Parts: sequence; structure tokens; C-alpha cells
Amino acid sequence: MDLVQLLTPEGERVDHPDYPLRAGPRELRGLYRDMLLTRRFDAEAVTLQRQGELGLWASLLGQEAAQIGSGRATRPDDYVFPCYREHGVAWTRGVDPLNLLGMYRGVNHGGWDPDENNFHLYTIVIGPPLLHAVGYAMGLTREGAGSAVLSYFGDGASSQGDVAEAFTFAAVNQAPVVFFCQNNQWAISTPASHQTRTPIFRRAEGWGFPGVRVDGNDVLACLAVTRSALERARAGQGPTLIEAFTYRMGPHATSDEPRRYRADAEVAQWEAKDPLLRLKTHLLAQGHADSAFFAELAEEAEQLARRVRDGVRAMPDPDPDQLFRHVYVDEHAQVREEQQTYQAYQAMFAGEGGRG
Ligand SMILES: Cc1ncc(C[n+]2csc(CCOP(=O)(O)OP(=O)(O)O)c2C)c(N)n1
Ligand SMILES: [Mg+2]
Repeated sequence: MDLVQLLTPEGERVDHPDYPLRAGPRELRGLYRDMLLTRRFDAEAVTLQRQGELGLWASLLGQEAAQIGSGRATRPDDYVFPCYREHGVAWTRGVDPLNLLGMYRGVNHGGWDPDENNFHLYTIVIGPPLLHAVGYAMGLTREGAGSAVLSYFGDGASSQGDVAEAFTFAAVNQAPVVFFCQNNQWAISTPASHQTRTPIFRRAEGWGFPGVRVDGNDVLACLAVTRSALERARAGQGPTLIEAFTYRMGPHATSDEPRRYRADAEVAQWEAKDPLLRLKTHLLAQGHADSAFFAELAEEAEQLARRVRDGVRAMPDPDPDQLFRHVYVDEHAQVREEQQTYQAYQAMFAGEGGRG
């Protein structure tokens, strides 16, 4: 299988002729810290959902390397279009995790200003972010900006028409965009084998741009491959499709029960390829990190978990009227009518101790 790998599941560093990577102990520790804090934050979000503090949560468990590696390959002036599971990428862009939780708590319409960190809003509908990304990338070219766009999608989304259209527009316009597919093997309960008969990365050939498959549980390979693709894009050489071969170790979302459709043995097989474990093994074997480093990091992770836990619980319920604002720039008759109906409904509970 053509799979770019720089760090084996056993934690051994290997070279790849096309993707040389020089990463010193400090950078390696930094990547591990990113992955561990992201994992801890993600676990806290699952717990908060179970406690009724969030409406839903889509965990990234197992995909930390794909997200931290690719996210850390971006420059501040690059622009990222995520789906709904890109919590690790958000972390690398400097988005406060509390903002992500606010969206899944349902107290805001998106949660952050996309231009603050060049990290677009989460998009639940699968497919459209790629079109948005290509349009944005074409705009960058017109402005002569010299930055690139990184766009995320899943194996399931790869079957959407939007994705094919995005590939066409990116190819013929030589747009500075990198399509990053996290092939985590599942689209809810549908296996990737129901989406495609050919490896996803090979589809790029039909559109006339390069496609590469990378070990999605190898943070170094994801970093090197994405960095190279973004450099190509910034240099005016057009799009690249990256397929990060990984695995969704948890359920699709907190509302899903994966034991109904997949075997425990499959999960166990991927647990052995854990992205954090292999980097930890490498750091220890090389003497790049000691037990004090891991102990301090564990404490930092607990502090982060405490901060998001307290922060989420303190989030005020929004004014229900907010739901109708920002739908259109100008007042819209239908929205106004719906707002009035809802206000009348709310009024029925007046004096009942503050419903809504
Ligand atoms: C256009 C559209 N159809 C259906 C859905 C419902 N849906 C939500 S997530 C999902 C599966 C997506 O799988 P994949 O693209 O592999 O991403 P993953 O969740 O595995 O990260 C589906 C079908 C949706 N959000 N958008
Ligand atoms: Mg998937």
C-alpha cells in the first residue's frame, strides 16, 4: 500500500525520499503536547455531553495525529475550512476550545469569528466546505495573496457531488487549496468500502492533480505531507488531495452506538496504532522527554479540562430571540412571522418562573 510514514506504530523513525522532515526534540514534544491536550479536552466534552451540558459531541478520538500534523503545517495567513470534528485543527489555529463547546451546547450560531484565526465555522452538512474552500482559494489568487487554503472532509463526504465539483473548480483554476480527507473508515455506520472501490487519494489523478495517502496516525508524516502540499499551493502549482488513513476509535457522535455495526477486534487492531502512543514511545526511546515532562503535561491537561468544564457550566442561555437575528442582513417577512409566532409561544409561559 502506498502510505507515507515517518514514525512506525512501534515508535521508530523512518525516512521517506519525498518527505524529508527535520524535527528537533522541542518540536516533537510540542506535537505530543498538542495531541494530548486535544485528547483530554475531547474526553471532557464527551463527559459534559453525558452530564447533559452539551446537546451533542463528535469526538476526534484516534484522529489527533491527522489533525495536529496537518494543522501545524499551516501558516497564520493560511485559511482553514473544517467540518464538525476538527477540534485538533481548531487547537492549532488558536481557537478557544470553549467556543467549540458553545456550539455543541447550542448557545450560539457558530461560536467564533472565522477571520480571527482564519478558521472557518464548523459545517455539519458534509461536502459544502470544499466548495467554500475552493471559492476562497480562487479569491486569494485574484488578490495575489500568496497564502493557501486547507479544507477537511471525510470518507463519507467523498461521495457527495459537492466534492467532485470542488475538485473540478480547483483543478481548472489551479486554486491554492489542499483537500485533506480523514479516512477514518466509517461514515456513521457505513464502511468506507461502500463509498469507493478505489483508494480515495487516487481519485485526484482523474482531475489532474496529485494525490497522496499518508499514515493518518503518524503526526510527523501528516505534518510533512501537508506542509509540502501547502507549499505547492502557495507557489501557484495548484491543489493536492491528501488522504489520511486513520480510524475513528470512538462512536460517530455521542448519539451513536458503534458496537451495533462494527467488531471489537477491529477497534483493538487500531488501538495498537494509537497516534499518541507511538510518539511517546519515540520520545522516551530517544531520551527527548522524561517522566517529569509527562507528569507536568498531565497536570496541564487536567487544568484545561477544569477550565472548559467550569466555562461550559457558566455559559448563559441565550435570548431565544437571537435565533431569528443574523438569518438575513435585512428584515425578512417570513423570519419576522416566525419570530412573532415564537414570541407569542414564549409569552404563554410568562410568570411560570422563566421558561426560555
Ligand atoms: C449532506 C449531508 N448528508 C447527510 C448528513 C448526515 N451525516 C452527518 S455526519 C455523516 C457521516 C459523515 O462521514 P464522513 O464524511 O466519513 O465523516 P466522519 O463523521 O467520519 O468524520 C452523515 C451522513 C449530513 N450531515 N450532510
Ligand atoms: Mg468517516
